[in-house]
Amino acid sequence: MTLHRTLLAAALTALLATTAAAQTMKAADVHPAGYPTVVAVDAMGKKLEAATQGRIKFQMFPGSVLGGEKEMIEQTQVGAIQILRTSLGPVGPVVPEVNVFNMPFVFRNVAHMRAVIDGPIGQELLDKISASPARLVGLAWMDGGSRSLYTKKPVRKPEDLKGQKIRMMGNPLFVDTMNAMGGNGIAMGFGEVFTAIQTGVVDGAENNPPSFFSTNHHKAGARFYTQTNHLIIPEILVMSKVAWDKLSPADQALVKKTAREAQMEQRALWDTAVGESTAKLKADGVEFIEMDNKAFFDATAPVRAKYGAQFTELMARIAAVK
Ligand code: GTR
Repeated sequence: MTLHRTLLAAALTALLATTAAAQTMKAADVHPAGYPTVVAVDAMGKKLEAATQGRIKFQMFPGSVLGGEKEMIEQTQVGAIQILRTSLGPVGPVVPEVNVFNMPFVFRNVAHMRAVIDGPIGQELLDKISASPARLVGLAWMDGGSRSLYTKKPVRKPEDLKGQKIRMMGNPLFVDTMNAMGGNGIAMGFGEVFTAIQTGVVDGAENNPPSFFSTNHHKAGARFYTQTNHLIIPEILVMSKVAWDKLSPADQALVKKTAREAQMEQRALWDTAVGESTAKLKADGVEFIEMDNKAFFDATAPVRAKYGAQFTELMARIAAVK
């Protein structure tokens, strides 16, 4: 009897141990299969499965099947999604410290942004996310290139935006940015923008070339792409704190390592995607309006002053990165 009990207890403990160690990770992205972020995170999942002999199972849910970014962030916070690739834009409302990267013209260009996210400031921000009460763990950065304005009517200067409703990501900082640039910023989920442009609910939006092209917003009527380059927002790979806490230290290290590899893999895919989508947009008849964006830089100074007041020192350090 005693022996039975002991055996039973041992079997039960072993069973519980395997159950606790086995994990299925649901990864989510608003972008469709084949998009650089999805390809890189998929590859990360394969590495995790291989390195743990299938103890960690990875399942990718691309194309917003689990909701828009705001909803997916919430699901990640509660542990319903384990790994999320999102723009940093909608993370701002839950972790206000990241808004330093969300400010208009905070980076000089994409190379500057990469130098910052690859260095100590990038790591500090990931750590701030992990230490915040948001229940998210910052794993790695991804590249979201540079965002410019696309509209139905050509825009060359802030005055041309007067009265135009422009879709922005869900973060008051972006609505303020568009208002300062001369238009009317309207916060809206990524998935609603096509119909909004088509039906005239908005007159345009803003994004990088791969997202502009993959969403077909030019086919909804936005034919002019004004090279404002007003937002260079890094994207981020986060893990749910709920899932993170269930991992052994060794698995946590493995997740961090593969996430960092995904960061570099995505970057290479990204550069190709920018070139290809730019060429395809042009071939589809989108007019790229090249102009001096200084007027937009100057117009957004009050936004940097308002939101940057709490980040003065950090912004000086960002500016000093070569
Ligand atoms: C894309 C970004 C997405 C999403 C989208 C948007 O460039 O990769 O994560 O934020 O923009 O505008 O909502």
